[in-house]
Amino acid sequence: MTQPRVDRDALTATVEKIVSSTPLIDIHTHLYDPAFGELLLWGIDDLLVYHYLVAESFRYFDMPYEKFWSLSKQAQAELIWDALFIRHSPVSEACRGVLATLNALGLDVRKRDLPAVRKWFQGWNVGDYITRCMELGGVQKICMTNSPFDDLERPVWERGFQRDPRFLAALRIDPLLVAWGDTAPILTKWGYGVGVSLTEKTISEVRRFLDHWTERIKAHYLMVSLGPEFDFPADTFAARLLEKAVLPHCRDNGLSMALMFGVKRRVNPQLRLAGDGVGLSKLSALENLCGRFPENKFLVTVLARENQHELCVLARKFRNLHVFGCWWFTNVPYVIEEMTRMRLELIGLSMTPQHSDARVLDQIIYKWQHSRRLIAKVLADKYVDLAQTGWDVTAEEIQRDVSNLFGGEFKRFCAGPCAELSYTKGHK
Ligand code: RAT
Ligand code: ZN
Repeated sequence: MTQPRVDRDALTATVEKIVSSTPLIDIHTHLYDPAFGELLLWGIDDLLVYHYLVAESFRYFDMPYEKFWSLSKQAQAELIWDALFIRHSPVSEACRGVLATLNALGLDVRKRDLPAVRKWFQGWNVGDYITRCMELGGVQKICMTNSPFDDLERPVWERGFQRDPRFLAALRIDPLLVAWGDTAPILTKWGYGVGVSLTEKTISEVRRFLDHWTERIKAHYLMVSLGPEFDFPADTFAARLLEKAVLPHCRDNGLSMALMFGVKRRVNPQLRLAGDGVGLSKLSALENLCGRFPENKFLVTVLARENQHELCVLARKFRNLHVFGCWWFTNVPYVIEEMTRMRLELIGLSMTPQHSDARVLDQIIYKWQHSRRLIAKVLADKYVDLAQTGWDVTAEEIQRDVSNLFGGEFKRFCAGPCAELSYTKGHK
């Protein structure tokens, strides 16, 4: 057979155009509906005090941790700017991200003029700025991370507010699963009849709590991040609560459960939010969950690079597992490219390759700009490989595939009942 002639440049240009212009759903962020006021972070000072940059700055700082934390946000931002942008070239992904964002917003970064940048941001109101950032990032919907255990967030939900339809809720329940001993008394204070031991009454009260909050915030899914030690089955509160309360709740409400594996919390507590690390997860726990709960749907991302291949293999075995995102320490170009390539080669298009994890609104600009470029590069390679077999993809097919990667597959997975569930129901 002769090798078909492939116009690599034309195909790459088509893929790049489609990938850069397809609107997407950002399925996990730490951004808030504007009704939450100051909880929605944006602007240059918040960009600079992002915890990814705090961690990098402390490698150069010699001041005591507490001294840094006692400073105002502006003073912290100035120290970070000086250490990471002025005294050294800002080559790390998080530093480059600040510059890419400013550049996309039309600011001249060559001047290295922090006061001028600050002044520029003062000219914006938050409503217009959200629209601008979403436009530049090509983001259509933003999934929030909503915790009833957050004392600043909870009262806003309790008061009620007019929802901005661009912001979707996701119910975050880490304290419930990973710190049950501390959380049980809180639930008691809120009027749920729970005790520390997991009696039938306690389980049904936990479910009542989950029902209330799922309904109150109109959660699209539930979520938790788990440490590397998490195991299932296991005689731990996390495993037992997941099995007895959380998964039945998700199943009965047709909701997916997002599991984010591999974060080692507080490796260096003095760094506060920047002090968490990574550990290798036991994905046998996930294998057991997917196998034993076929009526549940799991959205999964893992933090350790070394866990990524095993996760893809698991996704080939279990259709109730949806792989998503390049999370946190894996959200750097080198690893994104590797992970995206591996996923496409092992599970094709049935995944969501990226989420932004933005904590500051403006970050959706650079995080998506950078990821889109890498996704386009890997996808173009794949379509060129196909073209070499004689299989030409049309622009419409590419558009369909990209729309699926950018939210279509996520929606299909979240909306659909599990196959096993509909099968059982259909045959009753
Ligand atoms: O990426 C981050 O900002 C981390 O601090 C975490 O919030 C992580 O994404 C998480 O959701 O636990
Ligand atoms: Zn996150």
